[in-house]
Amino acid sequence: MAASAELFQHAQKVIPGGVNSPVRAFGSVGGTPRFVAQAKGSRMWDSDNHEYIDYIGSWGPMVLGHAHPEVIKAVQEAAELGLSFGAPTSLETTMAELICNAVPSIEKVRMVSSGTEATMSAIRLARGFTGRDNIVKFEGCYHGHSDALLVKAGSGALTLGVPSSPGVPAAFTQHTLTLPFNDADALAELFKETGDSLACVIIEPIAGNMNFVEPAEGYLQTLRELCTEHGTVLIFDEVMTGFRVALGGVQELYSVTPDITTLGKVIGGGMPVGAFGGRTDIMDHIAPKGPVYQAGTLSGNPIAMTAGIKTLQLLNAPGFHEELGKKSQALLEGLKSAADKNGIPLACAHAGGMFGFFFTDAAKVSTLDQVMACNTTQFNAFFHAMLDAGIYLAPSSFEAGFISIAHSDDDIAKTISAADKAFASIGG
Ligand code: HOZ
Repeated sequence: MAASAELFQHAQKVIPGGVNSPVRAFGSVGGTPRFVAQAKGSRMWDSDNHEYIDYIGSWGPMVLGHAHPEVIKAVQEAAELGLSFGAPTSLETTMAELICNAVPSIEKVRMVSSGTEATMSAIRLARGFTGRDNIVKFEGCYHGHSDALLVKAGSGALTLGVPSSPGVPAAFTQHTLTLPFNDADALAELFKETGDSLACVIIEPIAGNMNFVEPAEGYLQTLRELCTEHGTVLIFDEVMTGFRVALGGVQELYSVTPDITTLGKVIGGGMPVGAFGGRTDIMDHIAPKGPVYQAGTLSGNPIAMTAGIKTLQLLNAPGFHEELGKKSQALLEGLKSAADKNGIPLACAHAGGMFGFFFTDAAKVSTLDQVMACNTTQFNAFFHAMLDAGIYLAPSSFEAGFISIAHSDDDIAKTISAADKAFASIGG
């Protein structure tokens, strides 16, 4: 038996489903998840020593490629000084300055240990700041697994078909209102009815947990205007897109300024990190400066800060995101022409180092309904043909793809050539 299969079997005896995060179990595509032994640059090796060109990049953080030598060296040196202090360090201020400089809407920032914590805390802050209870989220957007946000959620919740999870008491979600993503009329209608009761709207400004869905033209601007008009806090969840689609995230690309931004993934350089930050007058409501409570023993952990700081310093290099964007563009153009050649309808989208592709006749996918209507049978067959050819894509048609600065022209050419064969094998 192959090592991954054996390891998966063993894991299932002691870990629910054999994994510590559901999408990793290959539930929607079938087959055996690859147990990873090692990764370097654009490549990853499983426990059977199969080599893959990796387009997950730990679901976003590895924007420099895996095990970047400067990040590893910095982490090794930091580890020598101690792993955790539960007391402030200057590293946290350095990290905060790097974030505030790159994302102008963030005037102050609080570090936490995961994206889930970041969004959960941002919601509490928005409620504490406004004195209102109701919040709005969008169908298919995923903001981690806290109770109030696990309603019509994307990512693994969509993959498993439980977008609203059992175990979340109805009372905990009675203040969570949901809207379809990219429907400006529904948005205007809700604000008209109940705008003054809304503490906040939280949105993935590019949705990365129902594949990769960009906002319709003017949608984020409309959202900004409505929130301003009604005194509602606008939260951009840039846990996935932050420092990846552009240095300043989606808000830089679309020139829309949120009140609070949540971050994660890239800012930890591969270590467990999240953050939420925004306007000073809002952020100063957080304890100990203000009354809204939020805390964490491992928040601002020195090793995590070191990995994140080094990563952010390296991606501040001039032209970094332009180069990353060119790589995505070359990859997606190649995939699209290989699909066209083989008579497979495919729609593609990308921004900076993040991308999506859809098995659909539609020229562009903008809504969750369109995502749900895509051909998952073709996706699953394509996924496995690519995996067999050494190309590691997200094991679900509801997830985005990630490319790093370490992906070479040769990696991209190999991926396109494998896709050509995969499209041919799944038939038009
Ligand atoms: N929820 C993540 C994708 N959007 C997957 C996380 C993981 O399995 O590591």
